[in-house]
Amino acid sequence: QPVKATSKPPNKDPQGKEVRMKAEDKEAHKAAKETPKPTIKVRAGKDSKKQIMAVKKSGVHKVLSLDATDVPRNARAVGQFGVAVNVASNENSEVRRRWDEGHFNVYLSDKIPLDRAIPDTRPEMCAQNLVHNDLPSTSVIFCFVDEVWSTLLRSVHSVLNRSPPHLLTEIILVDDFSTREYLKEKLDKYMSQFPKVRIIRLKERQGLIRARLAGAAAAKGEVLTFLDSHVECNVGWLEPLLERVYLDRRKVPCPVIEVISDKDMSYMLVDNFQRGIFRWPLVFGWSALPEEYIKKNNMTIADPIRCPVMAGGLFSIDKKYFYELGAYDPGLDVWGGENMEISFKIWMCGGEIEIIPCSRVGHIFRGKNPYKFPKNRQKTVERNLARVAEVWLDEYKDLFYGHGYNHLLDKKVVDIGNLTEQIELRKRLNCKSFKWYLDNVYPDMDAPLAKAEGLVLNRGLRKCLSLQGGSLLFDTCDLSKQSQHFNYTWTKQIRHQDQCIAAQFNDNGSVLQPCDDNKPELRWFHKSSKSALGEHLIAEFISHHMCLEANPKGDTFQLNSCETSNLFQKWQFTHYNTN
Ligand code: LR7
Ligand code: MN
Repeated sequence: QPVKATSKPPNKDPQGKEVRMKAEDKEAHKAAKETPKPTIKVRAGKDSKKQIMAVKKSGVHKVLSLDATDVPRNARAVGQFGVAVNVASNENSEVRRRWDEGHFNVYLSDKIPLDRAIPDTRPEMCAQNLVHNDLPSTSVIFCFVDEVWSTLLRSVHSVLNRSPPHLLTEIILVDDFSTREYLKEKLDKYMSQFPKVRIIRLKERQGLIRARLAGAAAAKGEVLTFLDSHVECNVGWLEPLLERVYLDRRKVPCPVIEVISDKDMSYMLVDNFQRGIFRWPLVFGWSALPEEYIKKNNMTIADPIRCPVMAGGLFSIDKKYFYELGAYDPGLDVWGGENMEISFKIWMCGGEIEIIPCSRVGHIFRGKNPYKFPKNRQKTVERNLARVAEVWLDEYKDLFYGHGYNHLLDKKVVDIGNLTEQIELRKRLNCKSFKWYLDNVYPDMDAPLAKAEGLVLNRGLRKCLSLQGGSLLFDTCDLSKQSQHFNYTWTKQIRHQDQCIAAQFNDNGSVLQPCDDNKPELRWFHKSSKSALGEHLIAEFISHHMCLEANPKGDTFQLNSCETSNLFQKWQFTHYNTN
């Protein structure tokens, strides 16, 4: 059900936007390189006075819009300036034939220059932004498996052409055990033209998470910058990212991710004020900042945007900080979930994730992953997510399981691996709770801890469940009595503190058992709706046809075959959470 391909941010076509060319940047670039290192360097944290000091002490310059493709070699080439290309109809069969090589228009990509120009989509005011002369330099890490030749090279060229050389330590290509021939000697030979490019080849398929770890381990730069292998970095993309890390090493900046069309390869700009969020069960998505928030904070379209979670593929992080955070959980396989893991970890353990509107990178969004998953894709992703939920979500992990992943609770069926090290790490770093994260980082997220709550009315008896002296009885409904308060949890338990109603009655007739997520006999199907079986409590474990029923005398319970109209089988909670 929930595991989908990554979602595109809302986007529009920038056609007609003029491509800016900046001659003055060459001068500025010289200045940035030549300005001597400051004697006092103030690495400011949250204190804005200190930040201003830092600006004064170390010297600043306008962002270099260095772009070796400003005046493209071939202005008439296909796809030049990021315009949409419509392939002639007699070529459509070729387009279709080659589509699956990358799950985008590979045929067209191969025709577009590897160093094409794209529209400079930054907000106007970015041109005035200042960055420090002594920014840290970065290793750019691309992990890939069987990436299409032209997109891989276009990604590399966009970094080489649009990054100030003194800020680019190296480009590391991590080949995650690709099978395609052209990615071997041919790639080595091509990249040997560029002294800054290094290739690391993994001896077996590791998945993107462990591939990134391999890239990070080899990196020599002070900052790590991760990118997907089918991107185009836009003009001036790097400095605004490094500036954030410079101001505070616990800031983790992401560029705005723009859309390169998988069909016509056009470069499309995205809506302003978009931030990365998640919905249950940990599904990544985009959402505009709330209007009141923008007003209250007096935000312009060029200001950094605090992000509850990052998309995952494109960000810079101080290398030492990355390791202090324990990098990624190396138990995550192939693809998926690592963006949630690193996002929760960063926020809960003292850092911040931001989208920087003055830094923009295009990415080809594909409908499907073009490579094979060593095991089943769905199972891989859900296992990764369960690891993240178990380590980081505290009591909120029920919301994850309850939105489509209840089957993962059966530990006998799904092995999510050992989590001891991850749990230890969270303790050692003294990280805050998930509740803190929700309250402080993502307050507009709806995260009720139960599906339904309050009194549980039996419609036939017109009385409510009540837990007294260790047994379950009926009583006149009274909201003020704690003994009558129950939760219908996301994991389908009917719960009062640590006691749950079981579909398997004890010898002494007791309906109660200590709650335990692993016990199927504690799970009930319940729906408040006008549908045939609405409001019934159906024992999932025994059979979907057995319902909890109150004895009309109001003293015992039984399990009986479900009957649509039997009011003694109908149970109603005071409050239902729709999320
Ligand atoms: O086994 C693998 N080994 C790899 O090296 C699988 C993938 N990879 C490489 C792959 O070649 C690519 O360069 O890893 C990179 C990311 O894989 P994609 O492009 O198939 O991922 P995606 O763009 O569909 O997915 C997004 O979510 C992923 C979750 O694990 C990663 O975090 C991706 O980096 C991430 N991409 C982005 O954030 C770009 C914007 C997408 C959005 C929203
Ligand atoms: Mn991608």
